[in-house]
Amino acid sequence: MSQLISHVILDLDGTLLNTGSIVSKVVKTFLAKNGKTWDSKKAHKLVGKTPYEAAAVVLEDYGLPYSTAEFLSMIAPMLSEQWCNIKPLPGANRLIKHLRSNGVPTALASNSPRSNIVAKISCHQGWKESFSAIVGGDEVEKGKPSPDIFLEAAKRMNATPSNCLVIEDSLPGVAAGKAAGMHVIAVPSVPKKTAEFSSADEVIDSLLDVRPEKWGLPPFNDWIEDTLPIEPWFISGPVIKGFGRGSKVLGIPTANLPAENFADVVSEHTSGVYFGWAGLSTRGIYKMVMSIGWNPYFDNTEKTVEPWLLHNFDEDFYGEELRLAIVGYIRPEANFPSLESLIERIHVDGKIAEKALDLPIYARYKDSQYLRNPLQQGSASDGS
Ligand code: ADP
Ligand code: RBF
Ligand code: MG
Repeated sequence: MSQLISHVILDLDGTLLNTGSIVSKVVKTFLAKNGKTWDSKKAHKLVGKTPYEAAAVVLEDYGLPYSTAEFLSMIAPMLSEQWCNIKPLPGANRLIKHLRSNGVPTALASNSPRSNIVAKISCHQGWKESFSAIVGGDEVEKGKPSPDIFLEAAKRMNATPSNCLVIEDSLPGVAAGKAAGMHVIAVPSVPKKTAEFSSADEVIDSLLDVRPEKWGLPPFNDWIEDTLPIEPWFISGPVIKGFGRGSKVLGIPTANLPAENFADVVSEHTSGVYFGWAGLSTRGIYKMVMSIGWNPYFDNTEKTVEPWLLHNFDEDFYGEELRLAIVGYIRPEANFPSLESLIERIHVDGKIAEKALDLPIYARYKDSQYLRNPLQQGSASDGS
């Protein structure tokens, strides 16, 4: 397979951009105006759907008296007002810059109309210039899952479809890429749905896990001692009771935070193992390694944040304010054949974090104001 790939074709919504969270916000506002209450547990039903399909789901779920076309035309201006508030997904900027700086011709192929695509990417520095072709749903006869969009993108780049690598978050997108005779990496927006993506050549949790060298493309060279620096993010809250499993089952206590306080920030960050600094108001600042996600070994249904402070405490500290600065990434969440192998791996993660946090690129965040006093700044702000 390696050496085959000469061109990359990226999907936009859900793959590079966290469009879903803005769509949710807009739908929530619209529902409120119509006397209905948005149910965040239903948000996942909109992921990977075309705007038309998603609209139909909302109308049906909330019993709204509009036609799909009416609803879409009412919501369109609310959405376009928000284009520049859509955040890049983890690893999107990094991937785009990498492909560009290594001269890998890259196209954007989305079911959205071309004008929407251009409006959305214009909000992000360096994006527009990074694509040698942009194909919108209005430029071909049929959108995904038909292969047309991808074939058109290949044509505009003078690429042979079998030499193209597609990166997609949705099932229709994966189907389209395969129908076009291309290689496809799936980055599902919907958690725990990897089985459905079995037609993809590879399924990954986030763009941070793309390994270009697997496809004969130039590798990333930003890994440092088994860690990947990320744009730091910050969360805090009182330590609450978790599943009561950390110490008992694994011998590894994890101080859980109330995830509902920062559902937005957590949903922005893909599941995986991260590390950084942890501040406890009355005790000090400690190194920390944590998992975010559904903990496949335990098959949890809620996404949780599980920080293990790399320090031995004589007592527990439930109820105390815990502040976290998350500065680097180690690996995707994994399932393990045995409890022993999970425990062993978590200890490896701990050693990696312990060592990496002494590197200046990570060590400097130990002095973040946020770790000492988060109340002076928003929970997702830059705490440096
Ligand atoms: P729970 O499921 O309630 O989170 P755990 O077995 O995971 O229970 O234990 C976590 C608790 O242990 C934390 O809330 C904290 O009070 C305490 N604790 C003691 N040492 C540590 C540590 N090094 N890292 C995280 N939590 C610790
Ligand atoms: N659980 C998993 O199922 N898969 C993992 O890959 C995984 N990695 C972890 C890495 C670290 C650093 C920590 C602290 C925990 C990890 N866990 C993982 C979660 C662990 O199972 C969690 O602490 C328990 O669910 C206890 O609540
Ligand atoms: Mg815990």
